[in-house]
Amino acid sequence: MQPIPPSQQQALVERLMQACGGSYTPEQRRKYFISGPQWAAAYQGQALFHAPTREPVSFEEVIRKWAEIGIGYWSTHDTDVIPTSALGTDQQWEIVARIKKALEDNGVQCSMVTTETFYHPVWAAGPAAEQPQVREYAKFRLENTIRIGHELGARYVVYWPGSLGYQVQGAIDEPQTLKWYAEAINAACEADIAIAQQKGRPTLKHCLEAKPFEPQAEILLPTSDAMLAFIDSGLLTHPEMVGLNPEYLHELMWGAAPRAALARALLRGKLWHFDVNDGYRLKHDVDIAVGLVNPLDWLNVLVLLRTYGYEGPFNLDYKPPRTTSNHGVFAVSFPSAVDRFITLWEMAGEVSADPIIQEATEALKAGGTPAPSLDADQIFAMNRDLLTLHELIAHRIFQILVGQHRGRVYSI
Ligand code: 3MF
Ligand code: MG
Ligand code: MG
Repeated sequence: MQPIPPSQQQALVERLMQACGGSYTPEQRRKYFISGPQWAAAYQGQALFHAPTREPVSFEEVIRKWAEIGIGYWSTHDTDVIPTSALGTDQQWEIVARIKKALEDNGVQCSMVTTETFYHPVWAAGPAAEQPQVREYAKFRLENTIRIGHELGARYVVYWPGSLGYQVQGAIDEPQTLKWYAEAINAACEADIAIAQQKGRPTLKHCLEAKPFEPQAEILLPTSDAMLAFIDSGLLTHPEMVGLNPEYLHELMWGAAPRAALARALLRGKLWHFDVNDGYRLKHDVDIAVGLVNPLDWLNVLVLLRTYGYEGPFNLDYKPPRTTSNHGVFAVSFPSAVDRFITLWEMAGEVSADPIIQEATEALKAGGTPAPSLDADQIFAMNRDLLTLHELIAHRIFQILVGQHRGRVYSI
């Protein structure tokens, strides 16, 4: 192949995207509760060892592109668009008015707002640091985010307390720090109740997001399970207002089975919001787009969520790789992530409706011929061959994943 000059590269990318077999239409995509974060689209590829590879992107452009692609909802940190120094000022409300207009002009809704409590130097010792002034400032930030959320029409507020932890042991008092963190969440709930009443809106759903490592060496609430225990610890004055925003990769990072972690949140009635992405066990928070690493696991996660009636948002919290250009972020990265998600969601429906899987599942629950109730050997013998169905079900799910149930055949 001849070298391809830069002026022809975007056209090549577009042509090969088409050759991938087309895509869902924006109307079809909008039927799903998929939200696109401002920070994901605007991520420039920077990190500790990485210089940025992309140009900055404005919120107007992100919202316009969401509308074009068919992503119906937009989510944001308080500081993604508003400078930290403008928070709580008239300038903030001017920017919020511009955001509102961009959303309205493009028919996109704001689903979720979240507070940045991990990036600015003020959070060096975390949002629940020993210094009372830092904690008061954290309360202001949470309350201010809630005001912005109500103004933009959001229904969810998310807290990822990234720096709630420590680098060196013994420096902080863990129980006290958790109590202080609870005070911030309590203040946020109280503020929400007052603001919602003023505005005649329902209160927001307050969702905690856990991550097991990064940016601190040790994290006080590293997993969704830890956060469930925190919600039920007695420290919260409004535990009924607080639930979870698990992130797929954050659970995988500590070695969990994401599906089991989600199941525990579902059982507790706290699975309210879900950050969807992909990555690898026991590695960094690489935030790869959904389905590019673990499509089989993702299919199974979505079977669980469909089965148990999850109705919250699917928030595309991933980072387009540094190798993707500004053009690629909107031409490839986001549309392809949305389409893989929808495909997996529809396939999850096919798994649930599959007659082979249904019959196998019913047979497993029916069990074998009854045996004397205290005779372990007999009970096992009566069920022996039924248990093979576990592996058969897994094989059938693989077939659905690769389309074998819809025409892909055994031929070479
Ligand atoms: C970090 C994250 C965060 C949270 C966000 C929303 C930057 O790993 O996942 O994204 O999702 O702060 O609360
Ligand atoms: Mg996240
Ligand atoms: Mg992540």
